[in-house]
Amino acid sequence: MGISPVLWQFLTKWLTSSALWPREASTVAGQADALYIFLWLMTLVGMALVLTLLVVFSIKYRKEKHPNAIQIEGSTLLEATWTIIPLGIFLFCFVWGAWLYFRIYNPPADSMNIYIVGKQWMWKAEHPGGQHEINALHVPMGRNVQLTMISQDVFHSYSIPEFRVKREVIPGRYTTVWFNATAAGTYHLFCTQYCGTLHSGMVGDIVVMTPSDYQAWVDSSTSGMSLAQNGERLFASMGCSQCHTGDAAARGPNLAGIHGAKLKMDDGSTQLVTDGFLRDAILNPSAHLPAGFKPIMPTYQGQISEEGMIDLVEYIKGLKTNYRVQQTLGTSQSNQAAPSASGTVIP
Ligand code: HEC
Ligand SMILES: [Cu+2]
Repeated sequence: MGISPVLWQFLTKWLTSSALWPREASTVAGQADALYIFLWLMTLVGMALVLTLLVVFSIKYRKEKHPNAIQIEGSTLLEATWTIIPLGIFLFCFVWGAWLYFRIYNPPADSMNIYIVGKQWMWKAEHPGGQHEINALHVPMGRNVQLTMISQDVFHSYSIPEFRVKREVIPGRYTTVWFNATAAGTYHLFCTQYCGTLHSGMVGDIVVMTPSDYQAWVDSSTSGMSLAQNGERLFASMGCSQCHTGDAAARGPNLAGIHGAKLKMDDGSTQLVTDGFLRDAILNPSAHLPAGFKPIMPTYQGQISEEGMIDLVEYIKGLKTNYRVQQTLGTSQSNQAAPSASGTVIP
């Protein structure tokens, strides 16, 4: 009924090719749009109601019909009705919005993780396999992809309109967002937080590929070293391995298996070890004192770039057993002899 298919096609085509209604290219896009359309319809209904009553009352109570003003007392029933019905609608929107918010900002456990570093004025992406890209992000279609993001300078915001996904990228703290892209293609990436002179140039391409194309891209773009392998190198060269040897007698705690575990702290509290916790513990060790250790770890504030921090975090995340640390110890010794032979051992 109503709109003809041709007109409808024209309309949706015009809308999706304009900035008004970008394509829906992720699993949450349709859900975000549904909420948005609902809010929009509610607004229209409210507006229509108010305008209609305005016109009807102006005619019904015009001067010729009612030359003398009369006092009309209020009606409790009427007032209760127009309070309770909108309240119900607003609460409904709140619950719907909160549900969607938690869905969009809590990455599923099976997500693959990619790191994003924002800086004036570019987006750097770091894949676990060591692939780096600037102002671009290659992702596979149909997989849950989590972005762990941080800024190297000021506030930025990572926004992919076609995925209906956007998250602040701030200095000093990891933030995350996730999506599952539903259609191969190239989509816009924007910085949506004014971040200085060239803010408008802080844009890029999100390239969604079929899983096999993505695999081919991963294989062809590898730099030879994974993030964890870079981290292993840093761990040795920055002297971390001198204290974190993995022995019970070592000066620093054993880092194997701590990511995702609950750590007993010196003040009696317990802390979940996340990417963010690891980063903070390296930059500000005295504020993250585990039970049974003395605050002897030096701070590395200002000595490690955000990319270096990501490498270290990936390395520590991947430490499932002491075996790897022992390898690193071996690496740090052979490093001194021949830096080029920093053998990267894959367990
Ligand atoms: C002088 C010895 C020493 C060095 C060098 C050192 N650490 Fe530590 N580290 C410690 C001690 C002791 C603790 C526990 C007390 C604290 O947090 O201050 C610790 C805690 C940590 C923690 C928190 C985990 C936990 O169980 O509390 C991480 C992560 C960590 N170190 C990583 C590193 C990294 C990465 C480096 C190198 C960039 C490094 N450490 C260098 C001694 C050291
Ligand atoms: Cu920016």
